[in-house]
Amino acid sequence: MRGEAGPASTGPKSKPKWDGFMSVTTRFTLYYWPIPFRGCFVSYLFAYRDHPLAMAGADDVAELRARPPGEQPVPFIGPPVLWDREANLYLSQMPAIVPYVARVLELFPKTPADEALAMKVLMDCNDVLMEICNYNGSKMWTPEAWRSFRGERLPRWMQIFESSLDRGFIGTDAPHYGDIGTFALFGTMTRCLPELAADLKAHAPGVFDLCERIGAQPSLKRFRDAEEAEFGQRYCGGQIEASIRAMLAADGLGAAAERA
Ligand SMILES: N[C@@H](CCC(=O)N[C@@H](CS)C(=O)NCC(=O)O)C(=O)O
Repeated sequence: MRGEAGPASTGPKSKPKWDGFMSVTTRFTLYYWPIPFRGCFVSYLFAYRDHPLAMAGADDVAELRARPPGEQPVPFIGPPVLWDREANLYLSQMPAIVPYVARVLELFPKTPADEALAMKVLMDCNDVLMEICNYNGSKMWTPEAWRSFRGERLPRWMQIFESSLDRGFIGTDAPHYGDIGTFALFGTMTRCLPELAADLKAHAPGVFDLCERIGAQPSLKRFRDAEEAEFGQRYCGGQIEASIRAMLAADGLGAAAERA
């Protein structure tokens, strides 16, 4: 909804997570759970540009999400939701929010073709998120399904990103939201689930290096350090995160047994 009197137009009630970023005049507020998973595609754009972003508290997020669609400031199924006070706009759907923010922060590609390719990369990212969390945790991982995901689908996805890098869709001298998105996907995956770092290195060494480079950018690094200090290696949360970790632990035991 674009309009003055959104039900949440008085702003987040609970204490913002990132006090250092917050002020009463902060233009943008992000509503997301206290996990990086999809929200970091938005917050890392701000962090990369060292631009202020207020983070709503989890209770505000839950309250907004629980409302009937007609009473939500934008009708949505799940966060992230971005509030742009200046434009009087609430926006849901990560792939809609990211290019909107990227225009403001000058992380938007310059030509229509590059714009479309950046969106392609972002949608690839969103597909991988959906696959690793087994369609929003609709079912838990079984060893068979995980073996096929880690052994086939995930390597294929990593190779797709490597090929996108080779073709210049990402990794150019003018980083855009596709680059930050790639980092939000694989930089976060390998930080929170470090067992998968070797997979990325093996199947997408260039993407691994790109993530290292983007992650070393000082303001983004500061933001991530703060995120890690507060939330540790929490990834997508809930039972599905526990299921992923159980599969990784079992893979580790298998590898140890093979080495023995
Ligand atoms: N397609 C949406 C997905 C949003 C989504 O699934 N959000 C998750 C958190 S990452 C959630 O909390 N979903 C709650 C639900 O689906 O009920 C997007 O890309 O933003």
